[in-house]
Amino acid sequence: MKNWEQAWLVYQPVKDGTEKEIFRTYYIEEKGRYTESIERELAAACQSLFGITPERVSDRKDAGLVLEKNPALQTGEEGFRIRVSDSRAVISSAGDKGLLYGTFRLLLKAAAGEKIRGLDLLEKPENPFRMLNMWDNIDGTIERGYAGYSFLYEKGEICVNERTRDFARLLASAGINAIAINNVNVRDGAEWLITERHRENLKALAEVFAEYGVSMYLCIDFAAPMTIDGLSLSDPLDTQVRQWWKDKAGELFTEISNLGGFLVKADSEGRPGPFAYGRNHADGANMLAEAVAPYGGTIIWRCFVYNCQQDWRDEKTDRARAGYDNFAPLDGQFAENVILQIKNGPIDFQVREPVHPLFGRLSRTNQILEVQAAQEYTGQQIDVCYLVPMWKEVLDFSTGCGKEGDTVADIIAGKTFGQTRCGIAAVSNTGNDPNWTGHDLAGANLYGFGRLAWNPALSSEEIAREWIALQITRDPEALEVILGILLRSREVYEKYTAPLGIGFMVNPSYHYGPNPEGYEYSPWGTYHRADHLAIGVDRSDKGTGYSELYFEKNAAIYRNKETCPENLLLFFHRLPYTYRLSSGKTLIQQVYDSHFEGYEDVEKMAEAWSSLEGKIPQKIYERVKERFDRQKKNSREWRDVINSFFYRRSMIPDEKGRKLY
Ligand code: GCV
Repeated sequence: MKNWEQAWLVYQPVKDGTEKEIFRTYYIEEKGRYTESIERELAAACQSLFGITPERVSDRKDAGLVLEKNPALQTGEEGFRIRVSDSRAVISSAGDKGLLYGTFRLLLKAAAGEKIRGLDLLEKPENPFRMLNMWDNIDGTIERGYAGYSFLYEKGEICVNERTRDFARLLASAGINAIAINNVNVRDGAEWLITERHRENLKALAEVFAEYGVSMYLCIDFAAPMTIDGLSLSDPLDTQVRQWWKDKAGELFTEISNLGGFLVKADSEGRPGPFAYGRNHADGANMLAEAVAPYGGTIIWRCFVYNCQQDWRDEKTDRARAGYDNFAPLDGQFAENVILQIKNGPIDFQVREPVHPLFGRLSRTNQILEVQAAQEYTGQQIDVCYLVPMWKEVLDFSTGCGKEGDTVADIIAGKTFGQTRCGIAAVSNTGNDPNWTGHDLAGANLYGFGRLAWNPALSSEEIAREWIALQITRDPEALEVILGILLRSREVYEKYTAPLGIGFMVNPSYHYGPNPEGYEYSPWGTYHRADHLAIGVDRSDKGTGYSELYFEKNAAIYRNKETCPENLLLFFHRLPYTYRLSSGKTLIQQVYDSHFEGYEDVEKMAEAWSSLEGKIPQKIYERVKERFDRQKKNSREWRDVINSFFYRRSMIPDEKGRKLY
């Protein structure tokens, strides 16, 4: 008996489905790389959906479902075409992987209760890299994990079991095609993952992912030559170091056929990197790129590089600038098998940040957008926060870089500057909780990430509808209630946590719960500098100059407090509490109103959820209800702490006379 669930692959029985006739028999032209996975999926899905066991037939004309490779199709390796007539469905693709993705798409459509007869669909993924980053540690804990412990590691060992396969299925079914299997902070034994000690398990793990078209990446410790083999340095220009990495890459790539390459966090938050030797990040990344190049490997290098030892008294240094300042000057210097991975915003996955200014600036560098499905700063999978709307805002952002197709979505899809090694990565929100994501509704973020990575043009609503129908219910009324909750959840979370673009008012270290000055006098560079008159950081041309890192179209909007979007106002400007917003409200009143409203909205969402009792699976109902009880407490805490903080600083009462402390 499995002690985990199947998330959106639960394949809830279809009672009145006439579709099942199509699935009774299937024909696969020739055995391909993913045939076994496809057959396994068809068997499991059809059993669960329709109570039938599909039979493989050897004559095409006897089959209800036909899977065929067709090199003439313009689908590429991963795309597919699905055509369904009254009695037959044909999935075709130019590549093996397309057949796997096509099978999942057809099954999920049937599982979501969509009519599949008459379907004629041609799909190709927009982004070449659609990647998940696991922040799982080898001791079984997960950095920023909110869904239990790791299912990839236990007590220092890699685990490969039935759950691993179910995970790979989930990834492939959502269109995810790459995974970095360990925390970017490579420490406490994870440095040794690249040594022989873990080789057999690593090979077995890679093979499970390979069966589902997911290529495996390892996070490596930049100082590994020293840590593992006692070299005296890890200088990327040192011949011995370079040879060490070549040997290591040779060993790994020869033994693990499904290895994609390495993901590297260097010179960031205490991790070693090229700065120690006076080298830059191109030197570091290119050294590794050279080592993996003979095997077609890729180096993904993170741009999350900033000074986390800042003196809070220093008002000139602006952490928001760091990624740009470190990497923009290096554009064009990276090897062609290096990809820079850039967080969506310049600080760190806050509920509201502007888009990272590197997007649009790196015209000669491969790039991946990094988002965080793990809800580190967005409710820790206790509070509901559907993140797809936020990711879509980032993807839709027009950088103004002067090229046609200048949105982040265009850039990371390689359309703007013609790159092919590019795409999107998400920090995973999974763990070994039975439902994988702790909060059941957080499943929408994992599924939604994959869907959006495949097709950024899908709307947040379309994705949410699909996911609800698959994982929770196809009942139209219940579905609307859940949809309503998901679609407003991020806005609600923002209302009670992040006043006008001020982030980081959280408890230090674990990042849950309000603490307006938690990071104020710390070395982490995330200050709001509130005093009795004003709050915010002047990041305009008169301040730190951060606004000027954008192309003029956006710089002009941000540098001016009148045109700066209200939800980013205090990110870009330092303003008095009495400043009048375009609504005519004072800034302080807006803070009060939004926090009171945020809490009320949570109460309404919780009530809406209560109306679902008896209409959706009871265990999901109860688990989410328990989360809403905690979210209510949490949002009330935020409301009162933030409002009281502002009241005590400004001594300006609430116009509506509500209780402040
Ligand atoms: C993996 C933030 C998180 C860290 C994380 C880091 C990163 O600072 O709090 O836990 O480390 O981002 O993205 O590298």
